[in-house]
Amino acid sequence: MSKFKFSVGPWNVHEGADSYGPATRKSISLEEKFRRFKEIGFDAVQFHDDDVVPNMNELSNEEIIAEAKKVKALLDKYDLKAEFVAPRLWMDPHTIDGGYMSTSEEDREFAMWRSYRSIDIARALDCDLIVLWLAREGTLCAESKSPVWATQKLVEAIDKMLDYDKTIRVCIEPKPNEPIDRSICGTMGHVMAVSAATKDPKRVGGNLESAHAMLAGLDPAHEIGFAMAFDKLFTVHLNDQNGIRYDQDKSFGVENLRAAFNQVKVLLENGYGSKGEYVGLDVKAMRTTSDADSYKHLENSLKIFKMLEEKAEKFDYKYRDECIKNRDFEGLEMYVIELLLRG
Ligand code: XUL
Ligand code: MN
Repeated sequence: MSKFKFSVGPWNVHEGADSYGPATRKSISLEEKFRRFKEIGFDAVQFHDDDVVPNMNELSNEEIIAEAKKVKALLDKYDLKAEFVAPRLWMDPHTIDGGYMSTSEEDREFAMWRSYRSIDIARALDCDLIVLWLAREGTLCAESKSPVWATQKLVEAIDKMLDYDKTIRVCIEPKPNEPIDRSICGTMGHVMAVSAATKDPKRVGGNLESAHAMLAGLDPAHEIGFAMAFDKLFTVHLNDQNGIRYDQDKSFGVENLRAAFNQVKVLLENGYGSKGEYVGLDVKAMRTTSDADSYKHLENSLKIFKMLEEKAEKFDYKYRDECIKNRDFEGLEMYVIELLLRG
């Protein structure tokens, strides 16, 4: 029995289109996704603002809240919670050059409008967490934007969200690049610095995605630990990644088993989940996956996480201490490999 509660986003069950080719699977309705999420063992759903209210740009503030309440009723029907809402600031013509740090004032205002509406939607879904994946907040052309100005704009935007709702929490999901060339807030270290510069640092934390950490050349377990040391790991996006290339969002643990084990171990050792945090997945099915297997990557990721949790529960801390005393790190390393391979 796992100690954790799990969450997932509707975008994790998708049609298989990528930058180079069209869809390979049929679309599935939000309600059907909820039904299967519950069946598979998820406790909560993560949303982009327009996953909840698809045509939100054409609606009034009141209409947006009314639409969001319908989705809340659907969540209730399947006994699921909403974990967070993330403004999707990368698809709209207003966000071609980013949102909060766009070079256009009108576009920056649009980004704030979407952020305030995301907070309204979160409230309608009975959740208090906003995730900012800062997709286009950086530069394609290095000289086009001052990194000083851009960083200050991000802090200002978060302060405005904290003012708009006095109890909402804001959580940055750092990523070093893609779709932009250079990100402004690329690692958990950046997130902690931005958090400290806001007007209420306790309400500003991070969402560590395994693949994003690897793209920055960092160890996801250490990024998780760094945020936890400041009590600022508000959620995680577990997945996997084959080296430093495009963002792959592979099933958790399928490429880097020991790194995955250490992510589970650091979460377990430090009581992640004791304040209601979810273990979130952000995994994509392969393009070759059939309609019938649309959820297999989610089932596999959960299964791998739970198997690694069992391994982490068995971890022999006495033996570790002995190895540390004798400086026998060869022995400790072999112990970990045997634990993973033999049980
Ligand atoms: C992009 C990414 C997003 C965010 C949610 O790399 O990870 O799916 O997690 O917007
Ligand atoms: Mn993610």
